[in-house]
Amino acid sequence: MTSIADHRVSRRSFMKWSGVAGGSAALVATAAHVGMPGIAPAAAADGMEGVDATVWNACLANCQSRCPLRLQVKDGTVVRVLPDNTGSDELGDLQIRACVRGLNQRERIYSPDRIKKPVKRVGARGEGKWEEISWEEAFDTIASEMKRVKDEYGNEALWYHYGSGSTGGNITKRGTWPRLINTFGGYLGQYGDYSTAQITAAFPYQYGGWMGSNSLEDAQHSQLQVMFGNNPLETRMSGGGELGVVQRIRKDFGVRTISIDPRYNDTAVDADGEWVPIRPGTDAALIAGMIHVMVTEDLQDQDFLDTYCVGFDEDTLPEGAAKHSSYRSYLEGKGPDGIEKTPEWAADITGVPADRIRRLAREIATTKPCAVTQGWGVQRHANGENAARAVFTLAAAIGQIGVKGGGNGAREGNYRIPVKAFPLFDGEAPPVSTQISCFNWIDAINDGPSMTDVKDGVRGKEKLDVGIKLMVVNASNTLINQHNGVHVTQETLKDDSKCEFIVVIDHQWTPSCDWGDIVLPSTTNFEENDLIPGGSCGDMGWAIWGGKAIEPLYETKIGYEMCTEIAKRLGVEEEFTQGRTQEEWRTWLFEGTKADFPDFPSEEKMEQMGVYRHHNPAGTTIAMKDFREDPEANPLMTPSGKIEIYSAQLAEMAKTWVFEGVTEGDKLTALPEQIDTWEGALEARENTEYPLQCIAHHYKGRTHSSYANLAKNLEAHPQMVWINPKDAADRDIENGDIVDVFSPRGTLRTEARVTPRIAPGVVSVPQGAWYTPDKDGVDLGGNINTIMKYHPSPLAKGNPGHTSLVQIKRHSRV
Ligand SMILES: Nc1nc2c(c(=O)[nH]1)N[C@H]1C(S)=C(S)[C@@H](COP(=O)(O)OP(=O)(O)OC[C@H]3O[C@@H](n4cnc5c(=O)[nH]c(N)nc54)[C@H](O)[C@@H]3O)O[C@H]1N2
Ligand SMILES: Nc1nc2c(c(=O)[nH]1)N[C@H]1C(S)=C(S)[C@@H](COP(=O)(O)OP(=O)(O)OC[C@H]3O[C@@H](n4cnc5c(=O)[nH]c(N)nc54)[C@H](O)[C@@H]3O)O[C@H]1N2
Ligand SMILES: [Mo]
Repeated sequence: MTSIADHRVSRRSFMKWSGVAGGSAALVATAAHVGMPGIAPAAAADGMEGVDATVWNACLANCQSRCPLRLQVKDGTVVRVLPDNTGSDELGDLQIRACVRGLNQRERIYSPDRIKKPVKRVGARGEGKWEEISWEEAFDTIASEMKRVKDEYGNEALWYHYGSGSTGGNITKRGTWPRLINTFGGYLGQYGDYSTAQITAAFPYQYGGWMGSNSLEDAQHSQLQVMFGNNPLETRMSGGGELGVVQRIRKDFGVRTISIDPRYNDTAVDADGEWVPIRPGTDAALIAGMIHVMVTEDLQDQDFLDTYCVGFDEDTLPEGAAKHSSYRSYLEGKGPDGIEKTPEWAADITGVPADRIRRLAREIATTKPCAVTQGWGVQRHANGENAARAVFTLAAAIGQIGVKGGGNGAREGNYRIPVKAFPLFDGEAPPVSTQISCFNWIDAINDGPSMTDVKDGVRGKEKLDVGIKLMVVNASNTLINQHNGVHVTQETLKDDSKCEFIVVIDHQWTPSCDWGDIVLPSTTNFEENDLIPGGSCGDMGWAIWGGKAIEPLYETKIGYEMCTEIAKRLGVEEEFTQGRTQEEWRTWLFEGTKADFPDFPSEEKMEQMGVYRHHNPAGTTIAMKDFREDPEANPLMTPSGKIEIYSAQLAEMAKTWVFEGVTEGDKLTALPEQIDTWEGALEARENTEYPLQCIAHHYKGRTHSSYANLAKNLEAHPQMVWINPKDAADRDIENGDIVDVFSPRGTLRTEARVTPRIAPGVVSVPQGAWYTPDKDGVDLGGNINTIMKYHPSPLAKGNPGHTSLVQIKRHSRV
């Protein structure tokens, strides 16, 4: 029996204050490479000198920047990773230079956390006792468990877990596992994702479906950008992200940016406009206060509201709607709550002074064109659905939807090349149509058959017949690390009579691997072949050659090989592979892409050029342009064909949906009203035990938990908690102190960053740090989900990953 403890050495070594290991992060990195196979000194120059080959591939983590990389290989080892050297500094042709993550692939490929061999658990689940097994045994066990669970419970007991680690890939995306299970009859489906669950659920009611806004490149035509929790400089880093676009727009066109965010985020700093610190979860109140000012001073675009929208005014309400149920009535206090949404009312909730709300409202209503956008931090909250819709409503109130330089309040849109996707199922739809939310799988394990449509958001059926009995967790750390409430998750997984079998597939031994029954060692994408669709960067589309730079390390395998072997044992190999190798699938992808997009390069050409770019032939992306030009001919997919500020569907659902043991804020409303939720801004005032609102911004050194185990990334971007100087002083906390951040769920320990860049009363622990509890359960990794609550949001049943009340106290001063 072997212990996996050695896998955890690097995780623990980063914590200079934890006493587990001494030495700087840089030393750890050096030590980590000692004894690794074939690690050679880095090549001397940016060229072919001294290397055998330079191979194009890309960083596939889920930041959507999708940066090309050039891997220099000598004697079968990656000796250097170089960024893109094509393109230029011009908008539409930007050089897609990788960030601190993409460039650190060597440390990732040769990390001591690499899983080297298949293992199976031999103790209790989660106990950490493992035995190495052969691939044969792994494949045989997985295939026989899949058959057993299917025979005993049916396909709806199978679950392919949400995971974003290989999102940027094509064949390598999800390692082909969904195709395997679909070929075997399918699995319980999921809707939404951890990124956008609430806004995704909100879209259909207001806009009829998912929408992007105008591209950030189109903001060159704007006079003003208003960004709600939108932070491209940190979340779309690198030349492949919107970072470059935002910087160019400011430099070349001088567009002013107002950033509404509890944090003075890097985008706000760089755009050098105005930062409006707001309490988390209160955007709908700020917007109501601003629109109240507009309506009072007749600054709203009434023509737009009358022509394109439903329910702003009483006379555009749908038939059957109650009297005084319009947004205007809500503002005027004529609705059921009887409260007028004055700037003073909004100031009390949001923390933004009333005079400032007036000034902002006037500027936003009178500066045109004006681009209103939101990032996804606004909606990743308890009842983030309403906050997302409120931002759409602001865009409507100023009539800036569907015009050049305007925006519809969603996140920016983009232009992309239509690269053919590897098919995750054959035919029109996956074989199983029943779905639950990506987030409430915990309930489906604990008591699947109790889940219903109106209580838990089950789709395709009134209720589940069976719970989740077998999970495939691939390229995912959401089994533990990335899922709100690690303690609830662990409790749920511990009992292996509930979910009977879990297979985890990764290339790093993450905290989620600890909870597998079998853990399979995957290659990185640098050990296999693919055609990689580009990310999203304004109106520049691109695609990247995914070249295999080195042979699979240790005993790792590519996902396609794993799935083919299992398909063979399930008797569905032919259906799964369609007779193709991974390389033949790539040829198929090239052919399919060329059929729709004749300018696309050949495989031979692409291998040489590495990156192919194509600028939007339409100029810049203008969302909902057709609808604006002719709403009769181009209606939206809402029941009215218009923008539904009042949604009759939601009004109806509000009557039928069930919220068991109702907690504050768990409700549906026809209008995008401000909702006071559990552990929201108002509760923070009254809660003396846990008075601080804690959010969890996405951090520069890692993409979620990807790259979070690498010493260099951690050295550049150490884990910390942002705290305002006032809150710090109240607690005798100084910058650099080690502090405990705790909620009723648990405690994490990290370093305090005392900074006026966060609103008073708010703290932020960047999400994604690896969960590393000590013997008392205090998480020394600083993982936010140690303190977060498992509580699906009302409409989306999504993750409220930025909603929590906490307290902080000093642990030590170093
Ligand atoms: N460097 C890096 N880049 C990433 C990722 C990463 O982990 N690291 N993750 C990638 C992924 S998968 C995703 S989904 C995206 C995530 O992109 P987002 O969801 O947009 O990122 P967040 O940092 O969660 O939130 C954006 C901003 O919203 C603010 N915010 C939080 N709550 C509120 C609120 O109630 N109101 C307002 N107005 N603002 C609020 C936060 O302070 C933050 O600055 O980023 C992607 N890019
Ligand atoms: N509290 C809180 N929680 C959050 C968030 C928040 O804002 N607050 N953000 C949420 C968001 S937006 C998201 S998207 C999720 C992200 O959560 P996850 O989807 O779990 O993303 P990662 O943490 O990056 O984990 C991806 C894993 O994939 C592995 N991987 C990479 N490439 C491959 C490959 O080719 N094959 C295999 N088999 N494995 C591979 C990586 O090593 C890594 O362990 O987290 C969510 N969790
Ligand atoms: Mo995400």
